[in-house]
Order: sequence, then structure tokens, then C-alpha cells
Amino acid sequence: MQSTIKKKLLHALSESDQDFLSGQALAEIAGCSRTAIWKHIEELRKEGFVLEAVRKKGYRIIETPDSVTESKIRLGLQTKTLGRVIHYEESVQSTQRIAHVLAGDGAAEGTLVISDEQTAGRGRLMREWHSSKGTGIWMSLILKPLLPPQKAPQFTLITAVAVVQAIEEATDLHPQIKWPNDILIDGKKVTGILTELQAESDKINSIIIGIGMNVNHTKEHFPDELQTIATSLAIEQGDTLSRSEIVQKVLERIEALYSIYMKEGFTPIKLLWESYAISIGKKIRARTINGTIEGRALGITDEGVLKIEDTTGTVHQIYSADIEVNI
Ligand code: BT5
Repeated sequence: MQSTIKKKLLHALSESDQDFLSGQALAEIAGCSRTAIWKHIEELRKEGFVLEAVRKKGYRIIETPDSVTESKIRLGLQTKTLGRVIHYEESVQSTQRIAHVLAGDGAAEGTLVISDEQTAGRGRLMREWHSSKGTGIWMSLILKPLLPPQKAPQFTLITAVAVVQAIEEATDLHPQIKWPNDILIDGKKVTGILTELQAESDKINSIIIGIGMNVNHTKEHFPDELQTIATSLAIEQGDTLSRSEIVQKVLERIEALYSIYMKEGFTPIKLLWESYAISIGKKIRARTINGTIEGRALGITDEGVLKIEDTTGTVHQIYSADIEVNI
């Protein structure tokens, strides 16, 4: 977690924009010595901030890095609760694992765990999630809704809508959702969502929403087996993007949708979700742990469960599966 001094320092420097702030002024704002200011300036430089220092004038920020550090995400974040506590590490096995530990230790709602690299990122059913350094957004968000555990899958759908909206806001792209947890651009996966739970039989303690988003990858960043099925925002947009800005937008969108959901229930989310869904009305194949079902995707229920009508007219409710569209 970041020190209060660093928070105050960064806030003052970003507010002053192009004007210099003297070491003395910064020391007063942050309530510390000038030596401490100097130490924190050096830390910010290590994080990739380019700070100009001019004798008798002081300091100003010239450039902020494309990083996902706490400082970078906090700068300009417009949420009330989400991402107000940020746990950043340069490299982790999986942000999901850390978030589970923090949630178990009573982490506040909205706590965000984020890393520049994952060495053992995972998808559903313990599948591997490729998370190369400095390229993507690898994060886990802790929510604590007062709801029964059966509602948890709806959070995958809330998050999927939020991610699509955030991408649309940050780029010219129009991603689509493949039920339940894939965000695709032109049929290739750009984001995966993993929703996990800490719960009792009748109530959720914490929902841990893992989001893996490919942002500034070139094709070469992906291993061979992903090259034909995965893509990144930069590949599709033809330009690199600020990862921290996208994290901020995702958090802002989740916060807005979460609030609508807690007040009005799932119906408004369902309508949004369906407007972005790729599979509705199409012939699909759903591989579940109990077998494969083929048929036409009718839509989702008010609980977020997928409905498939097979050739005999029987409607199946699918709680969890991998989907192939246009078979
Ligand atoms: C998912 O699983 O799509 C959920 C991914 C969640 C990752 C986040 S990152 C932050 C947090 N910490 C974690 O450790 N995990 C979460 P699933 O639907 O099971 O898809 C997994 C499949 O996607 C793999 O078997 C690959 O085929 C493919 N895949 C792996 N890495 C990918 C990538 N970077 N981009 C696109 N596809 C990928």
C-alpha cells in the first residue's frame, strides 16, 4: 500500500500541472521533510514518472508511465468505492490468489489487486491464462454484496458489460460478449473474466472478479497456440493505449452498473448484456462438464443462465460451459 506522503505528493504535482512546485512547498503539503520529498520523488522516477527538477523552481511532472501502479491508477480515478484500496505488485503468480487472501483477511469492498505480470495466471477450471509483462491488465476486484451465493454468476455478466463499455469509451472498437465470460473482437478473445466466491450457504462474503485484458500486445507477445484465437486492443486499434486509463474506466463502469443492479435488480443489466451478446439467436454448441448440447441460443434468464433450444424443441438451461458459435 502507498504511503500518505507519496499520495499527497503525487496529488499536488498533478494538480499543479505544468507549474513547478518547490521542495519546500511540497514538504509543507505532504507534512514531511524535504529529504523525504526527495526520496519519494526518486521512488516515483523508479515507477517510470518523468519528473523535471530545476534549481530554485522545484519539481513538475513531464510524463507519466504506461504502468498500472497504485500511483498511476489513483491519478484521476473517479470512483467512490472501487479501487480506493489498491494492492499493486510488479510480478505475482496470480492476482486472484492474493485477492482471496486479502478477502479472507477482511479487505474492504472495492479493494483492487493488480500486477504488471502474472507467472501463473489462471482461467476457469484451472486453465492457464497468459499474462505477459507490461502488456495487459491483470487484476482482481473484491466486492461484498449482501446477496445469496446463487447471484454470483450475474457478476460475470455485469463485469462483461462494464468491460465492453470501457473499451468502447477508450477506443473505436465494438467488442462483443460470448457467454459467459469472453469478450471478443472480430471473433478473437481480448478479455477473460473469472468470478470466484467466498461464501456461506446463504450469503456471499466476497466475490472476487478476475479480469485479464490484452491491451498493448503485438502478435508476437502471444504464444503460438493463442495467436489465432487471441487479440489485443492495440492490434485491433492500430495504436497503443494507456492501461491505467482503461483500468479506471472499467472500475467506473463496474461501479455504475453494480449500483444499478443493487437498486433495480438484474433486468436492466440483462438488456445491456443482450445488446452486446454474440450468440443470441445463433446455432451454438455448449460443452459442459456433463456433456455437449447443441441448439439455438435463445437468450439468458433473469438469473443470467443461458437458454438453448435443441432440435426437439427442448429448452436447456446452461449454468457453466464453453461455447462455440456458428457451428
Ligand atoms: C478466462 O478463463 O477467460 C478467465 C481469465 C481470467 C484471467 C484473470 S487475469 C487476473 C486474474 N488472475 C488470474 O489468475 N486470473 C484472472 P477461460 O474461459 O477458462 O479461458 C481460458 C482460455 O483462454 C485458455 O485455455 C486459453 O485458450 C485462452 N487464453 C489464455 N490466455 C489468454 C490471453 N491472454 N488472451 C486470450 N485468450 C487466452
